[in-house]
Amino acid sequence: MAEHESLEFGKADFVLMDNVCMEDFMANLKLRFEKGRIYSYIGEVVVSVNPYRAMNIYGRDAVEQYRNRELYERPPHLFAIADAAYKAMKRRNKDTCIVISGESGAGKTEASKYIMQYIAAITNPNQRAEVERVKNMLLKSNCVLEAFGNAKTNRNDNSSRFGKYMDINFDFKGDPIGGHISNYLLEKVRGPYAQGPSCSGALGCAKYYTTLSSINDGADFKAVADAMKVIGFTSEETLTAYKILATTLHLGNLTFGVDGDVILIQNPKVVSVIGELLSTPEDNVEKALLFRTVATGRDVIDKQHTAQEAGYGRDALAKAMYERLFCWIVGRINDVIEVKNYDARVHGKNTVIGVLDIYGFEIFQNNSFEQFCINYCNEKLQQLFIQLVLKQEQEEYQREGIPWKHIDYFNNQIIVDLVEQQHKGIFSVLDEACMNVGKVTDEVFLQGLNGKLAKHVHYTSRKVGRNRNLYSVVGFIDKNKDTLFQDFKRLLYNSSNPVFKAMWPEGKLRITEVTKRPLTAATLFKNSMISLVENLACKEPYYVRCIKPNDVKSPLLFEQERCRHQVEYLGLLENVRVRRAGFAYRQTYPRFLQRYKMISEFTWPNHDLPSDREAVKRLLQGCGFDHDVAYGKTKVFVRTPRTLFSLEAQRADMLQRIVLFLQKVWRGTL
Ligand code: AD9
Ligand code: MG
Repeated sequence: MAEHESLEFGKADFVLMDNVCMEDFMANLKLRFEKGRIYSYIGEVVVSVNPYRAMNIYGRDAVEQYRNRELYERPPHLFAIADAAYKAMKRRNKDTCIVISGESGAGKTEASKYIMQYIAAITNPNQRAEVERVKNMLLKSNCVLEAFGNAKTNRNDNSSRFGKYMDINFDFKGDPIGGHISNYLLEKVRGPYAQGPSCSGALGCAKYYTTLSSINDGADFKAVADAMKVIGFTSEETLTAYKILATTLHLGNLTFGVDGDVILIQNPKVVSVIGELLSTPEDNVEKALLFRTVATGRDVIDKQHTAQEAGYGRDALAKAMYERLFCWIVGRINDVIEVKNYDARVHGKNTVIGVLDIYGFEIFQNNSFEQFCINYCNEKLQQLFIQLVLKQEQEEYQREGIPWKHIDYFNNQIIVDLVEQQHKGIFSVLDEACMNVGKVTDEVFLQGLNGKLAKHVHYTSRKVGRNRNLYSVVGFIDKNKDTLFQDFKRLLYNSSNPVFKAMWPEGKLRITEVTKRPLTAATLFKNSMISLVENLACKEPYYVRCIKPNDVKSPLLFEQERCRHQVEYLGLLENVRVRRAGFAYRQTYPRFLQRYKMISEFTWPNHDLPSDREAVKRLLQGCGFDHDVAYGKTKVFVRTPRTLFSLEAQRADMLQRIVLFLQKVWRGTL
């Protein structure tokens, strides 16, 4: 329970609700939002509602308020959780991570920046030059990643097109010494407009165009150029990065037509521009766009595309170039920020705080492969969340010597398995369908699913589907195969610009040498999710759950239904229940006394018992709450919120009386 906050602003911690139900949850969330209290807790989880206006709560004075404090001592804030993660890392030598989730525009990236900013502000008190250099690199890398990885969408003007996980490494003094970034690719298939392969490319290019234009506005452009220089990109590399963005833009303008049996490009001028950007003869560009090389037995022939195939190829090229560029930038940044020459014998344990900024659940009218992947990712994170919250609770009880009672919760492993299980899972069935030679349609894939999964309780085919989350299989096959014709890879590898060569090493292979089928999008995504979850699972997690209050970026509007939907799929009510199933509240003995000692004659103004623990026991026995609490080694645990309310009420009552008493003393009327 947060001090310094009165009930006028609602309950700072949802665990303290009288009744755990959706209505009360929403009412509290709304009240707090309207009072400008954008952060709340569920235990140690921060719930954040995007304020859509500048809040004066992130300055130096705020940093000082939260620095080295316990979570409950100040009003809920991101800084509190950043501090908690930092303290766990520094005091207890734990690797920690902060998982930020929520839908597009909910405020994840902003949250991750404030967290980074807080960590930067509280570290390196001695201004060591090397640490300052590392900090600067970490902040600069963010600037570059945003420039290339964000774009304006209809839901967020600065939307991250990638899930991002960033580790910051610390030395034994608690100062940052390096980091590592992992990106989770989904951009190419993300977004409500990418609903089908036919239009995704052209629209996709429009997105890259906005990427380009966003870093073209003067000051930003210079900041990015500076950042790239500091990180160590050569001017040729930086220039090539812009050339790639420009190429994706021009590709979007290319159109194909047919003249009799012959396919042609309707705007050949564009091809010559692209050729120039790619440092490649124009003819080669044209050929790669119109033909593909196929090996039939010992012969190698050029097979002409249909206009549809050519359009598909063009879109795939734009997406692949953009994605490869981003991964290459991430790789280059990692080379620079990676911890080098760390000697644990000299420097002590190297600990880590990870920050995960990843797409939240998405449920639209029409849900496709991208929503399926995103939601699978969230099911996995949710599963981890529940496991870890419970585990954390259990560990604390063990540390404090309190018996642990099992808590029942919805185990959604079954849903995760439905998607990722070998042979039987949806991804496996999809990959199998994609392996088939010949014409494989989305319909065939659906039949495969129906055959294998008809009996699964969480699977329904659309014919009988009344399910909450329905996905359309249209486009699954193409999006999963995610084919980029070999000809494009060779085209880029053979560019006279060495940066392209370095980015596309596989273009070196001749057609007869290419045998391995590339992994599918689903398999790549699944593998990256599995390793992400493994990585998070061995860290102590902290959570930020972001909520978007409305779709019009208004600071005033709390759209009830919109928010309720998010609270539901973020599992926040369940979170409150899990938290309350154990103990709703816990506090160290001295702090508990500090707050409540005035309500008992045994403890006010001071106690003469042998320990604070004994004093708290005496206080609670005196109030008749002994049955509802457990006494740990350093903390007292209160099971039900009602007890806490009662303590609070008695405290308020007593404070009132003290105030009245003092007033009388001052007025001399006593
Ligand atoms: V996406 O999945 O990358 O499309 P995010 O990352 O969840 O999305 P983002 O952090 O970019 O959303 O926030 C969207 C916009 O909301 C920002 O550009 C700000 O204008 C606004 N915002 C978010 N959080 C805050 C805040 N704490 N204070 C003020 C905020 N404005
Ligand atoms: Mg973002």
